[in-house]
Order: sequence, then C-alpha cells, then structure tokens
Amino acid sequence: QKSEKSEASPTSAADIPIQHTDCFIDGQWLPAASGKTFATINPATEQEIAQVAEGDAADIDLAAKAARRAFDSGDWPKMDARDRGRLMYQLADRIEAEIDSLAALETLDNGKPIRESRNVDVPLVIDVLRYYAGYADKIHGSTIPIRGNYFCYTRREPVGVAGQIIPWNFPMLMTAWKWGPALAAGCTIVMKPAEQTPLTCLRMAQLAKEVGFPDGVINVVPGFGPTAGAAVVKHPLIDKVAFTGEHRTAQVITRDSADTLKRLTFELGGKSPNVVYADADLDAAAQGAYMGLYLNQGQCCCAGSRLFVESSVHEEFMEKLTKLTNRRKLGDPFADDTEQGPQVDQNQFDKIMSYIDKGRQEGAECVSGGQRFGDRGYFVEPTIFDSVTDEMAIAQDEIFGPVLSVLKFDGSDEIIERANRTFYGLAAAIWTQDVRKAHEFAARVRAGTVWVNCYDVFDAAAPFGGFKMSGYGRELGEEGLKAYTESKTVTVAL
Ligand code: TXE
Repeated sequence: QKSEKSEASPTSAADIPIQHTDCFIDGQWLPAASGKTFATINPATEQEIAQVAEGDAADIDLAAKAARRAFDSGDWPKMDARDRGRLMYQLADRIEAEIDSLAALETLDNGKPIRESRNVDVPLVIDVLRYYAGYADKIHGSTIPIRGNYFCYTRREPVGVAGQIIPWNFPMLMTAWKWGPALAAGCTIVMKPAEQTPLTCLRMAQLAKEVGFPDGVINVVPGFGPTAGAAVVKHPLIDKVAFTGEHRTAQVITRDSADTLKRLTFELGGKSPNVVYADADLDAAAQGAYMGLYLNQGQCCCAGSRLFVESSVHEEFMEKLTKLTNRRKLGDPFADDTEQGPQVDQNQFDKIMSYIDKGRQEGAECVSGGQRFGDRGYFVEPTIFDSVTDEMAIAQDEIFGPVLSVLKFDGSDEIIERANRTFYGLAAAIWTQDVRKAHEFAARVRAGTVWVNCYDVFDAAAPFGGFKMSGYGRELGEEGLKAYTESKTVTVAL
C-alpha cells in the first residue's frame, strides 16, 4: 500500500513500483525465450530489487528481426521526418511528466543520489531527446559540382538497424544519448542495457510505446555482455554498434563484429588530466577538481582523475580540496542532502578498494578517506592520494571510483607532455587566468574534450568522444547524428 506522497515523489526504495522486467521486443513485453532471469541489486542495501529477464541470442534475434522489419518496411525511416520528430518530443514530454518516478527508479537501481538523478540525469535526458527531435527534419545532403554534364548530389540516409550497448553509470542518460540521434536519423534500435541497471531503460521503452512509436522501432533486451551483448555485435541484420564501456570490451566487440563489418562507434574510459596553474582562481579550481572527480561516485568516463597542481600553490590548494572532500555527505541516496551514494556493484567496489591498497603500496600518501564507508552497501569514502607520480598504477589506470590522484608540476613545458602520458584521451581541463597557456594546452593535449576554467560542462549540441584508447566517433551534436547515417552519392547524366 503506497501513500499519496510516495506516489508523487518516492522517498525511499520501498516506495518505488517496478513495472517492467521483461524484454521489450516488437512492441510487446516478453520473458526471455530461455525463461531465465537475473537479479538486479540495490547497491545501497545489497538487496535484490527484482528479477529481470535474462535475454540471450534467441531474444536478440527476435529483436533484430523486429527492428529490421520496422526499418525495411519504412515504418520509421520513411515516416514524415516531422512526425518522427514530434514523437520524439512527445517521448521527452512523457519523461518530463514522470520525472520524479524515473529519477527514483534510477537512484534505486544505480545508487546515485536522488538530487542528481532528479536535477541532472533526467533533465539532461529530456534535453538530448528534444535536441535530436529538432534535427529529424533537418538531415540532408548536398549538391556537388563535378566534371562533365552531370548533376551530382548526396543523400544522408539512416544506417539501418542500430545495436546499442550501454553501461550502468548513467543508465537513462546513456539510453538517451543513443536513442536520440538514432531515432532522428531514422534508424531502428536493438538496445542491451547494462546488467546492473536495466530498469529505467525498460521504463523508457514503455513510455515510447505509450506515446505511439511504431512496433519494432525500439527494442530493449536486458542480459549479460558475453551472451546478449555479443549476439547484438554478431547479428547479421544489425548494421551498426554504438558502445559505451571499457576499452577491453570494445576490443572484443571489434573482433566479434569483423565478420559482419559493422559500423562502430565507441565511447570508452579515461584518465583525464585536470591541470591547476598557480595563477588560477584556486577556489573555483578546487571546486572543479572536487566535482570533476567525485560526481557520480567517481563513475564518470571523463572523471578528472589525474589532478596536476603547480608546485608553488600545492599546499594552499590541497587545503581547499581536502576541506571540500572531508565535508562530502555519504549515505542513503534517497535523502535529499546525500551527495555520494554507493558504487554500482560488488565488482566495482572491489576494484576500487584494490586500487586504494595499490596506491598505498606504491608509496602515494592517502590524505583523505581510503576506507569503506559503513558496513552495508558498496560505499567508498572520497579518497585523495597526494605525492603520486606518473608511473604509479593509480595515475595510469581508470579506477572508476572516488579516488583522486594528485601530482605536482612546474611550468608549461613539462605539463603538456605529462598530461598526454596516458593511453586514454577522453577529456582534459586547465585552470589558469592566462589565455595563452589555456589555448596552447587546448591545442596540444590529445583529448576529445578540453575544459578551460570549468569541468564536466556537457551540452546536447557539443560533440563528445575520445582520442586514442578512449574510443572513436563522437556522440552528441551534429557529429553524433552523422554517426547514424550513411552518405549516398547520386549522379545523373544530363
Ligand atoms: O564494463 P563493460 P564493466 C570502465 C570502468 C569500469 C570498467 C568495467 O573502468 O570499471 O569499465 O566495467 C556489455 N560484447 N567503464 O565491466 O564490460 C555489458 O553487458 C558485447 C567505463 O561494466 O565494458 C554492458 O552492457 N557487450 C565506461 C556494457 O558492455 C558486452 C562505463 C559495458 O560493460 C560484452 C562503464 C561483450 N563481449 C565501464 N561484454 C565509460 N566509458 O563510461 C560486456 N558487454
């Protein structure tokens, strides 16, 4: 029995109804063909939330056939582009109308604080869907003057059926980043959400059905990577795979997709340098370093996990940073004042704790945190390692948790080379009042996004993606849309 209040705005895990746990295929809710299910866990309590259908190759096959039919029949790609856009706006409106319950479901399944899912994640989801809805009727080729008596033009056509495999750190937002450009371009979708966090993606599929998306346009099959995920990657009826996750998984996907030569876009991990010069506004930089690492429990691909501080202000800066960090409020993610929730699962918790041990063994100095928080749920104290050097594992590997490595530097010549000393290249930031330093850094750092005197500023219109092992292709903006299109050249003899 739920109270009035809990229906309007759930305040604890117990208040949240779980409506969808099956596969969503061709507009229908279906159990996995195998009949198997798996548990999705509340990371704050370590208790099971629900059993979810464990899709595998058989379910992906059904989903791929449905998506193929919806594509080839023209139900989606040939729908008037403005009507396609309108359905996308309607989906965004429905999500906005259910913002409280979606945010609560996200917090339940992922553990992120309710104030973030309510005020950051879901609003960004709505924004991305609206941004791409507006693009649906603005996708076009060009006319090209060629030699001879010909009329030559290009058409931008949808790539076809898009396989989309997403992680658990921003379950709804990653769904929107994938659905937005695919739907606007006229692609149909087979999505495999992360096994840790399938619930909001399934709910979004139901909302899409309710606003009138034709059957087969959006299909969602929950399940595990090596079974359901690999089946998406290998399926001959799927034209493209868009993946966000670990670079090692992307390597497996590259190999598995070789036989069908799928178009691939990858958004992978990072070890992003965040550089603070002595001439920076140190309060703003401390705030940026703090937020740039601890946001989302440190589970951000672009986390500023290598913090370089110019030696002359190191002491002053560390005082500001540790003060902020030690005040951080951990606890029940449903409490309005909680700033940090649990890590997503036992695996991630174990990985982070092992890096904290490694940091100590390697001789870095733990100046904040460094322990598990509480004795229930996957909570890790916000942790700062000082006196870190470039070669240490905690300066090289993506920890994907609330663990910050602080390194000192002296002057511009060395810092750009050291910032680039990583096989990742997702993001970088610089804090300085000197425009020359800022622009030189922006030009020379090998990263897909550079923030100057800010961190984690995202916009649906601004492309995002990686250099080097952080992936290829871009999401968001016009570039994100193009990744879901093929260019066709038409030449007419006159
Ligand atoms: O990633 P995986 P995991 C990094 C981060 C984290 C580490 C491991 O460092 O600690 O990766 O996380 C699906 N074929 N990032 O294990 O395995 C899987 O089911 C097809 C950074 O969660 O890459 C899930 O849906 N799919 C990152 C998705 O891939 C497969 C976000 C991501 O899981 C598959 C997440 C396979 N063979 C983790 N194997 C970022 N860039 O933000 C797994 N999957």
